[in-house]
Amino acid sequence: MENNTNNASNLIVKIVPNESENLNIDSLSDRIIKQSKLQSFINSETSSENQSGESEKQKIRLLSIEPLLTNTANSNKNDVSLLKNYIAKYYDYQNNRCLIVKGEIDNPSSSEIIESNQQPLPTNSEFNHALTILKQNDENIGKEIQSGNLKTYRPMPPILTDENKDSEIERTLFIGLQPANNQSNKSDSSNLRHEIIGVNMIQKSIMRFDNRAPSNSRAEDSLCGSPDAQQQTADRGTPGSAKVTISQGDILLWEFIVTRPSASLGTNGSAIDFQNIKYKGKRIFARANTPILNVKYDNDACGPFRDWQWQEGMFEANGDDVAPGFRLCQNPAKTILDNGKDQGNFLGVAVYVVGQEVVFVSELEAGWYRYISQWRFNSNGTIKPRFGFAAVKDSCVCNVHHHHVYWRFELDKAENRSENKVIEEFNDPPLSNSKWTQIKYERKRLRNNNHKRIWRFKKQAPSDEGYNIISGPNDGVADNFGKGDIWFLKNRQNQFDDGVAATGPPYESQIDNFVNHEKIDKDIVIWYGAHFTHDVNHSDETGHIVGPDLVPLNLQ
Ligand SMILES: [Cu+2]
Repeated sequence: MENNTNNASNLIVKIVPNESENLNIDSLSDRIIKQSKLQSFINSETSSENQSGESEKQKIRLLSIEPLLTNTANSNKNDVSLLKNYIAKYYDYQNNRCLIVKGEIDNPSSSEIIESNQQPLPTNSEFNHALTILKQNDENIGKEIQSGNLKTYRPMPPILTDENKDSEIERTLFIGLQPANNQSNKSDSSNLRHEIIGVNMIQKSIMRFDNRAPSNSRAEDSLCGSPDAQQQTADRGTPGSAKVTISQGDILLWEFIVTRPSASLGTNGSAIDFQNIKYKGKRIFARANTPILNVKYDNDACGPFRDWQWQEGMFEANGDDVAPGFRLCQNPAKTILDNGKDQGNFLGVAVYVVGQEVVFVSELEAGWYRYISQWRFNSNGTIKPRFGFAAVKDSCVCNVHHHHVYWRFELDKAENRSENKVIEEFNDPPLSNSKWTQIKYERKRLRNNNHKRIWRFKKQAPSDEGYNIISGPNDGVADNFGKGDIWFLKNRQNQFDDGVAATGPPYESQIDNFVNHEKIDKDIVIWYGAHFTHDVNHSDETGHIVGPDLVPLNLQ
């Protein structure tokens, strides 16, 4: 943002597309679908109109196409990872299987195809197809939807998974139906009631439940949350990556690469993703993002659920589109936490300046949940990663539940052998002789306000450059389900996240599995957990945002 005034304290934000990561998904998917290997899996089938009358040439559907993190040969380099490989997931309805295609982006014929019974999350188009099947199977419901008496919504869980089932499941999407304008009270028509219905995509049949909802969900007359705007969301793999610089006068303060949630890496995405964060030329993080998110209800009233962090939903942002999925705004963008509205005009990451902070914000959807991924970069070097929690109308969130979010901070790698990183914990009153004690080996720790506990990472003396990690006032303390508040780990390949696909099981974060007490000195990953109790009947409006302050130490 080039400000009009000449005030030297103004922050100047420059954002340009990061072409090397902005995959052309359409042309890649065209090439994948045409390649002989994938065709051999599907060409035995006659191409015909499907039952819904939609002209589908193939009976397979692309569910996601994502770039894959390529392991760099030289792990001591801080080079930004190159995206050389992709993974594409198709659903083959004829054979009720997922076809997973892995290959090189520049060479689609190099691909390998894996048949799997995994159930990837639905796309917008698959959800709409399920809706068509539902309307055809139950004409009364179809009529009520058509006339606006019933509103459809994306429920949790979004799909049937094989938990509690002995036999193999057929791909089944869930669709929520709510009476518009609370008409359920005025009418005894069984059509106008809140219900979550399963749509079997293989048999093209519908599945109804005794309690009007699957066993780990709820469809009751009572509803909590903002009205659902039912707007389009971003499909997984929608490209968008940008290079950012933030300066003040002649001073370059911040430099990094940022990727929108829909294109973020990881089993379930990682919300707004940052690479190579530098402050005043000094590299702080090789990567920083939010790969794990889950929710647990008291007495398992619903769920638990493992969420996902790639499905961007719309929020209000007005400004210039400076890169795919990035909008630079003169005024603060407004998410559901700012205006209570699910409605918006933008999918992606909005960027704006408030005082001495540059704010990056995106709104995410997982079923009826609405999540806010926000990062604030201050001219003084402070970084504030934030996560916020809201929901649109449903029955589950009327019950007390606990959201758990886990950020991953991959520290800049020490570039030579003599330069170690030091992790320390502060306690006052101290736990041993001194208030600051070093954590030399992989460990998990909990917050403790009685000891004013904070942590820091820094280069060893004499530079002592680093950051204090100061917990936010709403970050809570982990319970059994939340597992932990902070983990200090040696960076290992295949530990980008815990590999648990939404919507579980398991549901709890599996970060503990990474703690094998290795020494941590050069290549370090910090996971930071925050835990928000959502009680719609008792919460004030201030507690919906969590996250630590990362405050610079000896960084000039
Ligand atoms: Cu909630």
